[in-house]
Amino acid sequence: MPPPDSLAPEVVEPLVTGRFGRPYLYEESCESTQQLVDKDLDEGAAAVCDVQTQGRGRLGRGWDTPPGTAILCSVLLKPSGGQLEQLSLVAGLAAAETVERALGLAVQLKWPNDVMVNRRKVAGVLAEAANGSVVVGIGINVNQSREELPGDAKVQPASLYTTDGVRRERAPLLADLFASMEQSYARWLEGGLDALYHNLGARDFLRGRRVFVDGRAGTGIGIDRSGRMEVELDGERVAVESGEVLFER
Ligand code: BT5
Repeated sequence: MPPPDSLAPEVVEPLVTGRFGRPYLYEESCESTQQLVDKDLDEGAAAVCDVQTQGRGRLGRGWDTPPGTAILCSVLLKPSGGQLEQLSLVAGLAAAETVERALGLAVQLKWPNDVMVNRRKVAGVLAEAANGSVVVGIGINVNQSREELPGDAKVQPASLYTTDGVRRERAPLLADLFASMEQSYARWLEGGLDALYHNLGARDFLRGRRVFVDGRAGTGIGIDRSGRMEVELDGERVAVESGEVLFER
C-alpha cells in the first residue's frame, strides 16, 4: 500500500481522465521535473516528483519545497503554432483555476506567472521552449506550514494549508490540474489568448495596482490581448513583454 498522500503512479493514474498526465513519469526525487520530460514522448506527457534537488524558477532563480508537501510537475506541449510565450499565462490560468476550486476562494494571476491568493504567491509557472516543444513546469504549494515556505522571497509565499488550515491529498489536485491545463490549452489552440481573455482579465492581479518596472513607478493597466502587461509609467502607456513587474506590498 502506498503511504497516504502519495503521488505514485498507482494513485494518480486512475484519476487522470484525459490526455494530459499520460504517460505519467514519477520519481520520488529528481533535480527538476523540467529535465525528466522526454521530448520524444507524446503531448501531455507529464513528469512529477516529491522533491526537487535543483528546482528552477524563472530567470535563473530557484524553487524550493520540502519533500512531499507540494505539487511539482512538468507537462510536455507540442503546439503547431501560436505565440509560445503565451503558454505561461495559459498554464498559470489553469493552475489558478485548480487552486480556486480547491480553496473556494478568489485566486488571481500576477503577470506573467504567479498564482496569488490574498496577495501571496501559492504557485508559479516556468515555461521552457526547445525545438517546437514547450515544457511547462508548475509548482503549487499545498501542505507547507508557514515555516516551510521560503523566508526571503520577494513576493510573499503561501500554501493552500497556510491559507485555510486544511491539509490536502495532492493526487486529486494534480489530476484536476492536468484536466484544467488540457482544457485551457485546447481553448488557446483554437482561439488564441482571446479565447481565455475573459478568464484572464477577471483574475488580473496587477490591474489598477501601483507597480514598478525597471525602477520606474506607475499603475498596472492590465494584461493585453497578446499577453503583454500594460502599465502606465509617468503618463506613458508601456507594454512589458517579458521580465518582471513588481508591486507595492
Ligand atoms: C516561478 O519562478 O514562479 C516558477 C516556478 C516553477 C516551479 C516548477 S516546479 C515543477 C517545475 N520544475 C522546476 O524545476 N520548476 C518548475 P519565479 O517567478 O522566478 O519565482 C522564483 C522565486 O520565488 C524565488 O526566487 C524565490 O524567491 C521564490 N520561491 C522559491 N520557492 C518558492 C515557493 N515554494 N513558493 C513561493 N515562492 C517561492
